[in-house]
Amino acid sequence: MVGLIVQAVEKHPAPEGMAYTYGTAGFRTKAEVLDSVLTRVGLIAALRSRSLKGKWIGVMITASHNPPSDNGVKLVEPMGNMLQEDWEKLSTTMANKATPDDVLEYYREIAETQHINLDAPARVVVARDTRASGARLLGCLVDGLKAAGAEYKDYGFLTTPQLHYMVRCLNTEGQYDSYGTPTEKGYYEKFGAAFKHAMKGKKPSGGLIVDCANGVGGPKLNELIKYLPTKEEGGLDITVINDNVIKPESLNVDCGADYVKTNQRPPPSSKAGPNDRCCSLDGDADRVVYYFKDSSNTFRLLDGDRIATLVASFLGDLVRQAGLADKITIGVVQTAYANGAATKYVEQHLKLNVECTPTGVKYLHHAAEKFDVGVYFEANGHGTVVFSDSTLRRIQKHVPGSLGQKEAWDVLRATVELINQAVGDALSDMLLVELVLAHKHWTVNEWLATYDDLPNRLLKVTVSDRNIFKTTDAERRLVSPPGVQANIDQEVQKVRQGRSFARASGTEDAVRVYAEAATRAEADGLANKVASLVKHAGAV
Ligand code: NG1
Ligand code: ZN
Repeated sequence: MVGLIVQAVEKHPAPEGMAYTYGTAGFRTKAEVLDSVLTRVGLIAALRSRSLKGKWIGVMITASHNPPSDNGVKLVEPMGNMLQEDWEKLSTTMANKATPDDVLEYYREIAETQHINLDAPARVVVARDTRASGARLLGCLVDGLKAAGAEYKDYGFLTTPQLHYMVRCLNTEGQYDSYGTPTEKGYYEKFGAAFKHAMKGKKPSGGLIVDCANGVGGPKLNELIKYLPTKEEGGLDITVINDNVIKPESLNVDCGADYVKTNQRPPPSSKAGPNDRCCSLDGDADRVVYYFKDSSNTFRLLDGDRIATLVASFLGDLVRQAGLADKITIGVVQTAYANGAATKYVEQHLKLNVECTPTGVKYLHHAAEKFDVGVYFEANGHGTVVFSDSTLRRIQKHVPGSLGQKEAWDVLRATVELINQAVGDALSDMLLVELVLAHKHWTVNEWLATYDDLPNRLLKVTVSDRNIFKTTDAERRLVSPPGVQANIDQEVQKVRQGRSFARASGTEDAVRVYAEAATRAEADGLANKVASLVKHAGAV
């Protein structure tokens, strides 16, 4: 093994002057400087699996919504969760080891400090999105896996959530909590059947146009459609657009969830008419946002906050109608980027608990796990619903007291099956939204009418060192640089329904400023004021 590790690391030398960090989305940067990282990630994945006595660990090669020339890699824990935080640190240190000797020494050090038996089995599953650099990076990863003596399964192209699904299935195979069959067909069958069952013959109103960002979600959605009830059977009428994966340079270009959310407009390729229901996935299909143009041709976004409120209200109704209201509590988890109107709607109208966490899915997921049913979404469309084990058992064991209760209970059980509980999954989330709209007999206009978003603005400020911006209270208040928060507070006081915060981005070299207020002019004015406070504070 020693010789093999040295050989693999020699084959993929680290470029000089690079500093890699395992951030909220794993390692992500220009694809051309990632070879050495992938080989080292192969070693880390093998160690992580061995530390868990040979449980399957996932490795996904993707850079999500980033441009086609980027790529990235992230690790997946056995139940399909994001990598544990202390292993993020180990991964970062390993990625920055330059020479084969340094890598080998650190490999042994991890084994020692983590009490890992290097003779234990190591099992790793890998998949990638459709980027041109994916095949080469896969080769670099496999060299690391082989050198570490890991058994590996390559699923080829998958969406990120599909890979998470495979990992969870492989680790629960044959157990009481078996998540499903660890094949692509198994994934489509599970979610297709759950959707059909939960729909209970309800007819969706109108069709759905799905923009797949020219990413891996395109071919996977086209496959999933084969497992859904057909249009003739009263199923969904889906039109797939931007599913060109033959031209990887078109990935995320003028399309996809990030384009739509950032530019507040549909992809130029969309031929949707007024009130046509549309949604966009991101490049690896773990984010989805809905939108439409209203009768006066105004663009209307239905983002992650909207999906969370829609789903939470539906689950609340089902739990009540099934006679489970006093046994199951539902909570909604958001970040500071959630629109204030969404938070108010959940608390005051839906009367559910809301928790706010720092940005990053791992924080939201963790907070959601504390509720019986935890609905979590980032405003940008990344999220899912998690059900605790005891809640799942309570739902299963429930004896409905009437025919009405039984109806709701049936739909609730099928809805649980429809939700990818390992991770936010754009395809599963999309089916969930379609399910709720069909059950509520709602069009996009009725969904939009549930509350009015406060006008808001998100700005990016470049400073010389973003790390001096430190926050508290789920990133809503700055503790450093000193004095800046007091100035922000003063500006917030000057506008109606004002709220604003600044935090260092975890994925870009910038500080993000968010502001919302009663009117567009006040929100923009507040955002600009706070941005200049940040700029000034960052200039020292
Ligand atoms: P940063 O760059 O830390 O703000 C961004 C998104 C997050 C999340 C991560 C990727 C915003 C404001 N931030 O994080 O929600 O999606 O990228 O994991 O959208
Ligand atoms: Zn993504």
